[in-house]
Amino acid sequence: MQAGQSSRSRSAKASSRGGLASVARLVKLGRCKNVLVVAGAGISTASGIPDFRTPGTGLYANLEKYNIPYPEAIFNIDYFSNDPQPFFSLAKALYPGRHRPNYIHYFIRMIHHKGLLLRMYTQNIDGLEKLCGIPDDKLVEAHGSFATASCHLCYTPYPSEEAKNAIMNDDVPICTFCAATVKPDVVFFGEDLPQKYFLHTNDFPKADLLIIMGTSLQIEPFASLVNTVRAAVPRLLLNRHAVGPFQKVPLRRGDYMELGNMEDTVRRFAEMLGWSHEIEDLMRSQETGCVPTLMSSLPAVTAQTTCWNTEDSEPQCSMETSKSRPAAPRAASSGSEETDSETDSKSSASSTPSN
Ligand code: CNA
Repeated sequence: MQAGQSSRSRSAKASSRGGLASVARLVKLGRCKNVLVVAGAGISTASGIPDFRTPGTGLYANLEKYNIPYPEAIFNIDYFSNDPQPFFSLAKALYPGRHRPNYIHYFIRMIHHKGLLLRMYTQNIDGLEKLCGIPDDKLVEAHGSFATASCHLCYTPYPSEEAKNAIMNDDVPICTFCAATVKPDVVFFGEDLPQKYFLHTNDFPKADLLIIMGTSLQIEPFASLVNTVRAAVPRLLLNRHAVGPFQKVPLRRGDYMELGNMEDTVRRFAEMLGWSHEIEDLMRSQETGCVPTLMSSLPAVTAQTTCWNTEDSEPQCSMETSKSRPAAPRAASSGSEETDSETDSKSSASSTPSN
């Protein structure tokens, strides 16, 4: 067992070593012109925002003060319906405005600047991708954001600034149409994913490089996206530890991973690509110049996909499908929103949730 473990870690190290350089070489050779980035909370920990699952510092390890029966309840739409206070308390800390994009966000922006970014798919709800200047048409916020708000029952849009003010003042924003509780359009477990998420059906077959950053790949259907690029397409995982298909030893041919602190890794990657100075300049100009506002109104979303947690076995899928949004109010608005559900499942009506 001991021997097995050490050979496993040797394999992981070996596959990790040289992974960055191999991918940097492909980029420099001009072989990667349609790069997809799939990201999670780990790209924002360097901005001071805790992720979900890191032991000790992750949100799930620090929820005692919210007095909830289990960690994921805080993002469970049924739980919210009965008691919105735990989520609103957390939302006060998560609302955009207190955090700045970090080097990793600007690295992704640089991929776009070089004309190589096909799309970034993020699970994050912190709005830092937009804040660092990644344009809306290059970004899919698969689990929604705080930029818009709506009724959690009838989906009637609600002014996002008013929702924020209410939540910040410990008030409950109330729907003007049905009097149910309003929430920011962050996708909860049991809610649908935004329409924009479905861009993946065109994007992933087109990709020539997939970079996966800072996610535990635990929430479906998002996690399975990484399996939908063509078999020959290189996939690079940047994370603290191996996740999803990268846990399999040996790795698939064309899979690379670089494990460790991501900001350090990304700085090394940028160095290999010869992008370091440009990124520093970009950061300086963006942070001192005019920054796009986070609370600009994003179009509301029509959701057809629900999310679920791969750690949970089955219950989420049915939970999700039972909660489709009423068509009328959502259809009236355009845009993209997303939520997380406790089951960690966000599903699409057209796609079968995998478990
Ligand atoms: P997660 O399950 O917490 O996984 C994060 C991953 O990132 C883990 O594998 C960590 O080991 C890794 N990681 C964290 N910090 C670093 C670091 N500095 N260097 C290298 N690796 C690191 O979070 P996921 O994103 O996978 O889960 C999806 C959820 C999290 C989404 O629905 C989000 O809405 C939700 N979330 C978002 C934010 C945010 O917007 N910043 C924060 C917390 C949770």
